[in-house]
Amino acid sequence: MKNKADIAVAGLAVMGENLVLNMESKGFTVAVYNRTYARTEAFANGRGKGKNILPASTVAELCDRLERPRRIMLMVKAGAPVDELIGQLLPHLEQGDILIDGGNSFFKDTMRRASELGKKEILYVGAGVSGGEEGALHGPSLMPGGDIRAWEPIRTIFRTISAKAPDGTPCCDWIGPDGSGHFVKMLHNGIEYSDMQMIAEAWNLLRHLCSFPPEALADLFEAWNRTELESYLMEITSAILRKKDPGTGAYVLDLILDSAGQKGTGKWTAECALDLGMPAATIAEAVFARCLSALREERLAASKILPGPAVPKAQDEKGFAESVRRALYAAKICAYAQGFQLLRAASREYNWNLNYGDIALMWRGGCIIRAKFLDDIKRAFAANGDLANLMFDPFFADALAKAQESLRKVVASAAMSEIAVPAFSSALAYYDASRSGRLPANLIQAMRDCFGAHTYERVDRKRGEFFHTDWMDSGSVSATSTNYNR
Ligand code: NBP
Repeated sequence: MKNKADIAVAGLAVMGENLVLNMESKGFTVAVYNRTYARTEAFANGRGKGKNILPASTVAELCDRLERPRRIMLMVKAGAPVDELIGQLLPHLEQGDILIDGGNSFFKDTMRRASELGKKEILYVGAGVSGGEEGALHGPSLMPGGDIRAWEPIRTIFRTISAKAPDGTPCCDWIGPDGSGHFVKMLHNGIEYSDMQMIAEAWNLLRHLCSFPPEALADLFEAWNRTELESYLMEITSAILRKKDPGTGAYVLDLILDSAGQKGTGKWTAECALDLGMPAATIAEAVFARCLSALREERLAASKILPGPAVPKAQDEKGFAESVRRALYAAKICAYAQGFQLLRAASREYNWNLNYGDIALMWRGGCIIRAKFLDDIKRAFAANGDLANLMFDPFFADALAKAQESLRKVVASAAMSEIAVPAFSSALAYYDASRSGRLPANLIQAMRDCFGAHTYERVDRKRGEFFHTDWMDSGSVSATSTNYNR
């Protein structure tokens, strides 16, 4: 065994442990540290026994066990623990050493840390890691961003341990400066929220409006997984639909409480969309849908008070199922269009100069939203690197032209059958509003000007000229001195 390690991992909970085993299995020697030493010992004497793993009981010992420049990956709980651990490591680091935060840190925290550590010539990397514990062990999608000088020294380790796309390409590439790696990981999770919500809505429509038995529904999702919808989430959905509880013989799904949890990355994505003024409504709806699901007691009470229509079964069940499949595809395109629109806005806001096609490729393996569909997104951005909206790409425009009618029919059926489809509905609203040459925002501007003298622009004058009207003939002609239109 080498007496100096290639890389260190600090934080040996499920993700850290599995990443260490992944690195070690690919031929790297790994130094390990955990705040609670008992965990380090348990790992070294358990899953890590007999492997090229060097346990350290203190951060000083950890730093001493590394080749120069040091490469240290933090796999601890996001937030204050990351700052605490950095503070403890700093006295033992030298200029040119590399700190990589592989946790789910908020990208603005990463920007702050990158800036502070950059002043000390410590090369800081915020690396999104996706794929959960299985991914960490067998190959995650890795999204590193930060100080570009760190990329060369970590590239081989990262690309070796990462997942590989079906064509063999590592699902890991350099994303961009400061917090961009963590932003991209956050966006991945936001898209994951909308993907999951839309699949759940499709299943809900089919089970309420059709009479397919559970096995037939599982078969249907399995068949859909051989179409444009092919993805990891579709694959696990058909497996979930088939699973029976050994104790009761019931389908496990029917035993699960309909109250969804969340850890916050979807909420962050929606907040970023609001901050940047981007209409990622379907992603936000997916977050709100989880919030509403968690209000279970209120829902149960309301179900006894608020009326809805009787639920008619679909006339042509096979035809309806095909409409739902197409609607799911159309809604998915809209949600991804929103995600990439948000990414583009962030790239511009923070001067990250992101390569959107390469990012799509990084999500083809290892991560939760891995899907065949991402190849089409790569092609769209390869054809036009500055594509304003994925829906404008000829392939996706054509796909939407073919599927939008199904999305309309399915949303209408849902509305007439008391089935809430917030993600489908918001995707359709996004599609229609995005292609509308004249929205009712002129009335909003008029109201704003009427009650707050906020001014408005006119269609018959050049942009940038602002007007005010005395709407109530009050004699007031002055506009507010602050322009709230920009
Ligand atoms: P957790 O997020 O559960 O964090 C537990 C680890 O953080 C333990 O090693 C713990 O040490 C350490 N820690 C804490 Br808590 N406070 C600390 C402090 N002040 N100083 C030093 N260490 C501290 O672990 P995880 O589920 O393995 O996830 C690790 C990171 O990866 C997180 O940011 C997570 O969001 C992210 N992530 C998780 C997944 C997943 O599927 N779980 C997927 C992708 C990314 P202790 O043993 O002494 O308490």
